Amino acid sequence: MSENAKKQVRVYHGVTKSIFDTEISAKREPAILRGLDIGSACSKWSPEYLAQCGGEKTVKIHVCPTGRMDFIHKNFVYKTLPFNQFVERASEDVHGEYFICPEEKYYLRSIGDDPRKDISDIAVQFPKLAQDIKIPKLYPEDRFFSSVFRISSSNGQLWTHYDIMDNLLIQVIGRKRVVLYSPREATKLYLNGDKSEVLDIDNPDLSRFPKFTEVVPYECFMEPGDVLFIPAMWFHNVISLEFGVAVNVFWRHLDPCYYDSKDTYGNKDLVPASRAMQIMDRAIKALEELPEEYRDFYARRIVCKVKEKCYRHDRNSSYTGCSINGE
Ligand SMILES: O=C(O)CCC(=O)C(=O)O
Repeated sequence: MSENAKKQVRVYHGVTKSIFDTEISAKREPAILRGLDIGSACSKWSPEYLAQCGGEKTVKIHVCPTGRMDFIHKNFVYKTLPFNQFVERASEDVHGEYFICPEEKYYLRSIGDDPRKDISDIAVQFPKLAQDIKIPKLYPEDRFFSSVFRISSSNGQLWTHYDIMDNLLIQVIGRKRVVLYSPREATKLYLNGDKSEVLDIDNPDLSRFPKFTEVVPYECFMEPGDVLFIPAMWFHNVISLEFGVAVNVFWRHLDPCYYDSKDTYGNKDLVPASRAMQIMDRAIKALEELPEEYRDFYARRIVCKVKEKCYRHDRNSSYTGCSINGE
């Protein structure tokens, strides 16, 4: 997987808001919060109960012939099903009725009723089920952004990606393995937008992804009732070891002015960041006008300047000064 030893995500018991603020959120590292009161969902949400209380509301789902979903090369299709039928199929291993093949896998990431305007909020889209779950009060209420159903077939694997908001992932049914990587590993994860190209994180193709061996993975196994704190920008890869039901809650932990007001999904880069990316694209276009020798020289100078001005220069940083070679 990696030449560096795996780190275990730290587990905290009896977390209060004050402990969360001072000892957990402030550290900006993932943490498992165990033993929080998340309501009666863990004892109630059998597939039959979910189907009955969730009803026939249509949901858009990912259907994939294998467990490992690949967003970049799209090895899955989007389909719609009534929620109750979806739950029934996601909870069984082999299907009588199917779209692609009898062993196909299902994954739901719930969205708003009109995804162009509405955020995902289970209290709005699934009011009956929402009554069974208590969202831990660890953030001010006005920082709530969305609550999202994550329902997966056994062995479903969600690609490595980052989100721009703080996240409390509440595991309700089933065990799940989550592998996380620090935002500082971004240059070794072969990113395509917010997603990593490395799908098989346990046996990566090192001829394509040689730097992946240098990343330090953080790993945890979530049990029903666990809440995983995923700080904004921490990459995460999720494997549902069993039929899994979770609700994740995104929080705007920064001042609202940073967030794109048209982002109903919660994954658009912060406004100044996307402006910087656009400017960088323009800078690259301008460099492309130069003869190669000059382009290379100015590209290295720009990289140096960005590192010098924008990297965090503390003792945990891998930044070791900038030579003209830019390495
Ligand atoms: O639990 C899952 O299936 C995925 C969770 C996730 O990606 C998230 O909460 O952002």
